[in-house]
Amino acid sequence: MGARDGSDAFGPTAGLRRLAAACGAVRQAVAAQDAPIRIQVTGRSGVGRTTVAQVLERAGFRDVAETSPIDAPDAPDPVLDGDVVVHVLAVAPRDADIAALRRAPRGSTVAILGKADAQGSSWAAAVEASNACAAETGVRTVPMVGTADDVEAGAEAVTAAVADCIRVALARRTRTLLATLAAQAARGPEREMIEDYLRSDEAVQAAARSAAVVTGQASAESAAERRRAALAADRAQIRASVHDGIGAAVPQW
Ligand SMILES: Nc1nc2c(ncn2[C@@H]2O[C@H](COP(=O)(O)OP(=O)(O)OP(=O)(O)O)[C@@H](O)[C@H]2O)c(=O)[nH]1
Ligand SMILES: [Mg+2]
Repeated sequence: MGARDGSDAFGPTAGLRRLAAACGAVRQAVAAQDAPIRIQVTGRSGVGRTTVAQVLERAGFRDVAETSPIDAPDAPDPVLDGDVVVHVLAVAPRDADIAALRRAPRGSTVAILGKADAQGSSWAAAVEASNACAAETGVRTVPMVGTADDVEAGAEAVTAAVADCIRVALARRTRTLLATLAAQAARGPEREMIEDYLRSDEAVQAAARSAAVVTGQASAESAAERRRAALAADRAQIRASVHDGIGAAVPQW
């Protein structure tokens, strides 16, 4: 399989390259757009980070790096500054996982719930646990069962989720680049050249495509947020009625 980095949709295009060649002020911003997408695979020690990184590399993703473990005794947590973060969990997420996932950038982070087989639970239970993790953290979570040599289940969903994260990361980059170009045009001597580019079909289409990806991701996120809030309200109501029921059953004297 060829490299999968989403650059077909959002990589620097001919017009952008021409602009960068002609206009020194924007060269750095265009180079940032061209930089490879860095995928960090993180998680607690022994959860399966190397295994997941190998699965991603075999699927054709480039620039995949395993971080040092999170929540390791006497060691600071790794800096998660990748464009995409893949957070591996071994079935039940610990507090440190939940905290990290709650802080993680939405849309460019995915959690992988691994080792369902080793825990003796069924695939259906792993799917349910993934959904519970997603509901709790707001981060898309997919189950996977595998070893370094072989993935038994879930590899396709994992690669699809990582590809979606890359699309979101690239769309954010495009929006940053277009905003930087507009700011440069407003103050720089090469204003006309930059504005010509920003008015080009290429730039207008890139703006529309990246806005659609980022907005789509944000509205999926707010729908998930609404579901989480409804779930939390349901749970609170159940807790209150159980509490009232118990209260009512206790004789008051
Ligand atoms: N049964 C089972 N074993 C797994 C699975 N994923 C990984 N393993 C095994 O778990 C062990 C640890 O996996 P690694 O991928 O090395 O985990 P890691 O997080 O990179 O571990 P360290 O870098 O040593 O902290 C290896 O023996 C893997 O073969 C899985 O889904 N099921
Ligand atoms: Mg490892």
